[in-house]
Amino acid sequence: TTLISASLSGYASAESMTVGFSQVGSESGWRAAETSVAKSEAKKRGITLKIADGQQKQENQIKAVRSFIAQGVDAIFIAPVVQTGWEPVLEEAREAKIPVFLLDRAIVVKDKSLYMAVVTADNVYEGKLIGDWLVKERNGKPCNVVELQGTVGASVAIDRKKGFAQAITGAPGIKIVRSQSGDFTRSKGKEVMESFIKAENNGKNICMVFAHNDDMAIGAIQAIKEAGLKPGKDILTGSIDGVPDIYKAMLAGEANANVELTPDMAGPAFDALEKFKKEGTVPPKIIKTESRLFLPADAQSQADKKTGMGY
Ligand code: GYE
Repeated sequence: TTLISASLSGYASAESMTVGFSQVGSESGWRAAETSVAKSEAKKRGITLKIADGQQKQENQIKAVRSFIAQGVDAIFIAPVVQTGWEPVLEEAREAKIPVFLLDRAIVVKDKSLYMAVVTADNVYEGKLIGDWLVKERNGKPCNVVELQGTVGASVAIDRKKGFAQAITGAPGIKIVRSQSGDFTRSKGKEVMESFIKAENNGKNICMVFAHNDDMAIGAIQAIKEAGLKPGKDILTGSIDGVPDIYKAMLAGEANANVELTPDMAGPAFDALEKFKKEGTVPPKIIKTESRLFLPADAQSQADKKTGMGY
């Protein structure tokens, strides 16, 4: 009966929808959680979700989107690895009248009607939260910061860098002495941190590491330990995501400040998509998720909260 009434009313029923999701890859713990939450949020709603792993390459993602268009899916979700270069494939989706939602990262396009909405946190604010924390923590004392950037060209890396830089401009003694991409992975984060340590008097010139995500911070913590220094004390840490391992590090006194970001980016996109399909409601262009700073005192309850969140 559901099928009959759905076809009579002239709308595709939400239950029968197929959504193609072009995922970035599996570079971080947060990313894995986002994928797993997307699956369960789809299942809850009876939506068929097809996921394509882009392995951190835009060309793979573009191919996946083209294949979703060819399959005639009802909507396409993209977590765009980088922020530029999306126009051609988005025009093809528009041509095929397939709505596109962006998850967790933004893109730069002149024509914003190329996508329906982007579900994302305010990433400038996230970087700023860590920077503000550091300024307060140092209380006028100087601090040489090394920065582990996310993937080159990713909106989140650009924005987190910007927010942190804004926060420390008012504190003349606090400066970024080295900054390089660790591609949002644990192994790269460790490798780049090792090179920072070597270049900065065996780490003695480094006061803090700001990592654009937790996985790179965890890699950095490992590098700090291997250099015979104490992470969280000799070298402070600040990072973004809120994966269980960072709370473990906090509980061990090895991590200092963290901004939590929900891995549920698909849920709000499914909600907006269903409303659009059923009622024709056009969602706001930016569907914003919350970001909050957590310190070691919150680590246990935060770690407990994460159980069942896809990690
Ligand atoms: O912070 C990081 C992941 O785009 C918000 O990408 C996402 C970021 C997240 O690799 O861990």
